[in-house]
Amino acid sequence: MWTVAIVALLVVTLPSINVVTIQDSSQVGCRLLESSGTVILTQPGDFIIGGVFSIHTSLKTTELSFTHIPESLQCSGSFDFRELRFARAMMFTIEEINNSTELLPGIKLGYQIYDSCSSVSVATRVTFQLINGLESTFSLSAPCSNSATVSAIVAESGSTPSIAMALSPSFPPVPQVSHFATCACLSNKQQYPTFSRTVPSDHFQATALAQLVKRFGWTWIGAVHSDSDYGNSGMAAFLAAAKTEGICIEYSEAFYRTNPLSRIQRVAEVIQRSTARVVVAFVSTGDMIVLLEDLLELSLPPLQWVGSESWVTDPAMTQFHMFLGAVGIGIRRAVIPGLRTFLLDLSPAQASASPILREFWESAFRCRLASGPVGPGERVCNGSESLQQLQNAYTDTSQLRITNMVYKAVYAVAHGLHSLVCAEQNGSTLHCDRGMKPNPLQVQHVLEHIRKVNFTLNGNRVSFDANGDPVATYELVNWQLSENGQVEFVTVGYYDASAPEGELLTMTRNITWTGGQSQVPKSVCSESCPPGTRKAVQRGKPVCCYDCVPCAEDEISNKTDSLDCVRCPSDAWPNPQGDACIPKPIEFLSFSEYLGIILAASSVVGACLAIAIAAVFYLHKDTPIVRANNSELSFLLLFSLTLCFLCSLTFIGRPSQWSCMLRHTVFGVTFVLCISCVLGKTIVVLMAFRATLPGSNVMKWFGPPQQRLSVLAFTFVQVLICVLWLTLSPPFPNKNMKYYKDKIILECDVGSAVGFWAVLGYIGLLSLMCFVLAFLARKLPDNFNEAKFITFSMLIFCAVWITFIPAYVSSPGKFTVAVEIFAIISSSCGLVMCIFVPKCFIILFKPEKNTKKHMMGKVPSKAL
Ligand SMILES: *[C@@H]1O[C@H](CO)[C@@H](O)[C@H](O)[C@H]1NC(C)=O
Ligand SMILES: *[C@@H]1O[C@H](CO)[C@@H](O)[C@H](O)[C@H]1NC(C)=O
Ligand SMILES: *[C@@H]1O[C@H](CO)[C@@H](O)[C@H](O)[C@H]1NC(C)=O
Ligand SMILES: *[C@@H]1O[C@H](CO)[C@@H](O)[C@H](O)[C@H]1NC(C)=O
Ligand SMILES: *[C@@H]1O[C@H](CO)[C@@H](O)[C@H](O)[C@H]1NC(C)=O
Ligand SMILES: *[C@@H]1O[C@H](CO)[C@@H](O)[C@H](O)[C@H]1NC(C)=O
Ligand SMILES: CC(=O)N[C@H]1CO[C@H](CO)[C@@H](O)[C@@H]1O
Repeated sequence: MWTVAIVALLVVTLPSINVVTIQDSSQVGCRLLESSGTVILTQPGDFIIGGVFSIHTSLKTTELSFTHIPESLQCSGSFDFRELRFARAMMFTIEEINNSTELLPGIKLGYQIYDSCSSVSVATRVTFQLINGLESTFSLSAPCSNSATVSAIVAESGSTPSIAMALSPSFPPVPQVSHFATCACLSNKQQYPTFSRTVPSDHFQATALAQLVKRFGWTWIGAVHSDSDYGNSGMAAFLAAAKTEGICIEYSEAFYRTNPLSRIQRVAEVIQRSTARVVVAFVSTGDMIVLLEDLLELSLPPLQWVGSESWVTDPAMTQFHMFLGAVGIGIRRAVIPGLRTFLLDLSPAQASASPILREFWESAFRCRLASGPVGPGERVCNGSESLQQLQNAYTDTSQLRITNMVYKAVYAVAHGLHSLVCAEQNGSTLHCDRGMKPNPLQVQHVLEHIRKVNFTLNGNRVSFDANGDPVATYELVNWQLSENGQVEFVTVGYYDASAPEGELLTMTRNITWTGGQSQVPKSVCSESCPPGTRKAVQRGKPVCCYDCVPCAEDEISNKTDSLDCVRCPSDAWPNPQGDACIPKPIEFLSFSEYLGIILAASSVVGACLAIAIAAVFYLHKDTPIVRANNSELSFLLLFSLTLCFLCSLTFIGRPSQWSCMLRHTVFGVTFVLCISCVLGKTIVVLMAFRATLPGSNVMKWFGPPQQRLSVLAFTFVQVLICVLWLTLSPPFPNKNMKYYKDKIILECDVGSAVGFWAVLGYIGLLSLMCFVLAFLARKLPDNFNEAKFITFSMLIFCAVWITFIPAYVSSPGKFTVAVEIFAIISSSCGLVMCIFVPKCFIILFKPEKNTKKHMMGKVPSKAL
């Protein structure tokens, strides 16, 4: 694209460097049609360095009529004092090098400095002149002695003229070292092989800006940029860098100072309406002032400005207090000893000698130097003018940023020449070959040597990388209000692209933000998500705009702004805030809780009751009731009931290997013992009745030995079942995490469901048998009808256990265990209550009924 532009420019520029072929018989050659021209400052020397500066801001436009020879190009527009300072700094540097005994000793450097009037066509033309020399005639017979009259060129301030110069065809290629062309495009060495620079490429500035924005946590920003090479390429690089840093851009607007007012107003309104509180401006000073005028008319929310080096370090901007608190990137400031003296060391006589200095003098002091023509309303300089008292960009040496780049550029060229022409002889003395005139090949070498320089200048290292770029270091500048109410640029930190990742930015001082705050302003699309939530990007919005969604029930996020929630391990559960996993509580029925205590107490009380009844029975073992009631089975039943009560204790407490194995087996065996006793009693009652029938002697068939044997046999079956169960697949403690999400149930896994249900089923079978037999016997006449009580107790027993089964199957947990214990206790209680309590009552409180007579009285039957 640039090549096309330059070719077009050359076509426009060519008339002024037109050549006329000389049709002379003796000489075949050509001469310049037009006298050469715009060299402003020059000094002869062994080696000449060219310099091009935009001292005037524009080019006088001429109309090309194509009917007569066009006028030579002339500068117009205002006089840029800063650029003159650059030119004078170049003169100073060359003089300093000339004075030096180490660098190029014995060699005198000269210079030719031109004014390019910020114009691409002049810059191109000047390049040709620097390369080809100032001679206006060229003869084929004479040797090309003047080719490449300069060894190197220090140029230019603008990126666009620099591009044009770097593209100008020349052989040999003359190295060009720029002090201020920051366009990242110039790093392309395929296109611009001769170009180097001492100012860092905008590519680094864009990266530095993105780092700066990231550093202060601004993820939602606005961006404005100049619609020029500088702004467009800078902003493109910034946007790319911002994207990789995860910064979202709310808007990106381009404008140029010559745009219609409506366009600039629109940009200002976008800034006003936006929600981003940070605006990154990759804008040149001239454009910034245009935008500012529009912004001043609007009522703006407090904005934090982040600026590129062009405007944010321009002293001309300090009058606008609106940007107070702005932060930005600045070329590193330096001190150049002796420069100020040199700049101010200019007498009116010296000034009159050079047109450019004369113009400077006259425009700086608004007077005419005596020798010049004096127009109406003008005054003649009378000698009272003093540069010491002059306050303008030329004399202001407090912020030497670009000037230092000029200084470095000239030194780089000098070091390149030095390594080319000077060599140490006999290992000690330095000898420089001043006679070594630059010929085409050597100019090529100058380029190579300049690229290789590596030296320290006032503490700063100067070297170039493969692209001819320096190591990018910047200052971070903050606009602060000084004590006297002036805006001043305070260096608050540094950016060094050669530092390791993560240490690129170093802050050295506190920043005063917009509005004088010390708190970092916020500019985010959405507030950050606290731990316990995760980001959910809003549909159709940039990634920085999101909602905070609470984590799911079993998930946590333990840092702010997390993208995902993580699931807790299976034995842990999120805390109420959702930012940490806490171990799930382990649940079991313990002795230390009320339920456990109550159940344990009731089982002990039940056991005591059974023992007490046994005691009562024993003390009254000779009374008819006790004797009638098959005392052996009764005592066995009471014993087994005691065990039944006590076995519920194994269900309370932390389940362990042993307690799990004990629980169901002890329960199963004692209950079978218990039921078989009851069964024995029932059978005895039935037998007794049968025995009353004439001619039968069944009682003999079911005497105490048979009773004992049957109880033993029934119990043995259960013991067998239990042994099988324990050997094949014993119960074991198990952490059940499936059932409840937020707690672990420590339970006894039955191991084998068959074993469990076999134990229960056997109990059920026996109790059913017992119930049926007792039911059959309930109507039997007996003064103290045991069968009725047994029926009743079995009814309670079965009812309790049938209700227990659904509770057991439905949900595990400590309440199931509690229900199981309750079932054990209540069924045991049922037996105690129904079978023994009435008898005890009679024994203790109605002893008058406890007589054989009374027992026999009502119903004549054979009591046992
Ligand atoms: C160079 O040396 C001359 C004479 O010694 C001195 O006047 C001048 O200031 C020096 N220039 C620089 C730039 O050091
Ligand atoms: C020179 O001119 C200025 C401005 O007119 C005046 O203030 C000053 O006094 C004059 N100085 C001399 C020495 O005449
Ligand atoms: C360098 O050394 C050589 C001999 O090794 C001698 O001939 C020559 O004169 C020396 N040159 C200088 C400048 O000392
Ligand atoms: C320049 O020299 C210094 C030390 O002499 C070295 O550390 C640095 O790497 C060199 N830089 C380049 C670009 O060669
Ligand atoms: C920055 O401010 C803090 C308090 O806000 C202060 O403690 C600290 O010393 C300051 N640092 C500098 C470099 O001024
Ligand atoms: C967050 O959780 C992860 C894994 O669970 C852990 O490695 C990390 O240290 C936690 N971070 C904080 C800040 O707690
Ligand atoms: C102004 C100045 O100091 N010029 C010197 C430049 O270098 C030559 C040669 O070294 C000296 O002779 C000049 O005096």
